Amino acid sequence: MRIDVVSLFPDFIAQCAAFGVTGRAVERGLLWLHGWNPRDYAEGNYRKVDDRPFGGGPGMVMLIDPLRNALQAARQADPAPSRTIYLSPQGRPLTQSRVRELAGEQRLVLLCGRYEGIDERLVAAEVDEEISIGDYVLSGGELAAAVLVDAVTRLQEGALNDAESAQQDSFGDGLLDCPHYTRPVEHELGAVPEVLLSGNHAHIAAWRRMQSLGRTSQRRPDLLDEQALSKADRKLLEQWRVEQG
Ligand code: 4HQ
Repeated sequence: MRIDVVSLFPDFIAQCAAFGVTGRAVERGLLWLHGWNPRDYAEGNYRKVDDRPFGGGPGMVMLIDPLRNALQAARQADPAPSRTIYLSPQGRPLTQSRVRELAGEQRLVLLCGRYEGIDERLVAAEVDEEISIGDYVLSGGELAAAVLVDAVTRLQEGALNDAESAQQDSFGDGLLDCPHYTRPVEHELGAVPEVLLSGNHAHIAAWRRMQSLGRTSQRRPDLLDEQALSKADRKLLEQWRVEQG
């Protein structure tokens, strides 16, 4: 997958992707990241990329033309069609199901804003989709772009080792992950749940499912439609509630 990032700090995203799973994906040729700096496409001695907002108020707004020229250069660098995504709190919240869809694209172009954001006319003319990574304010779109790059990269075929399998992650089935334990079995902080040592894979799977259901209902009821659960899942959730007391 090829991802072009238009940003005043293109190195920042490259650095974010330089380690671990994403770093390995770059080495394996599964991810091709390229940064485009709108300042390189700005005119004049000062290479101005922003200006004061019409209507007054604090902060600056990114100019249309440097961004538009950088976008054009990014798109022309590869003939494959590209979706242009602007990272902003006004976008649709990013979900794992949208991540899965985007991971299937051949290429993405990510647009990162600084300051108060970018001129709305550029958003209207050039952006296919606006995405938010959450209801809080960052000082620029770069961290949000890095989040999206990470989430789609780990879903590329061959990006994860067997031990890092994406199959059992949180949200794989719309639920939160179950708790995990490793050695030692007995510790000052407590013991590992018996069932995990039983070797009974059906029991273990049922226990994990029960934990996922219970934690989701407790911590993120917004993710759980209890009416839509299977009979088996409803029983597991009931059992989890009983065990919680
Ligand atoms: N920003 N999800 C403001 C974000 C953000 C978010 C990026 C700050 C855009 C102009 N982006 N700039 N939350 O807070 O994506």
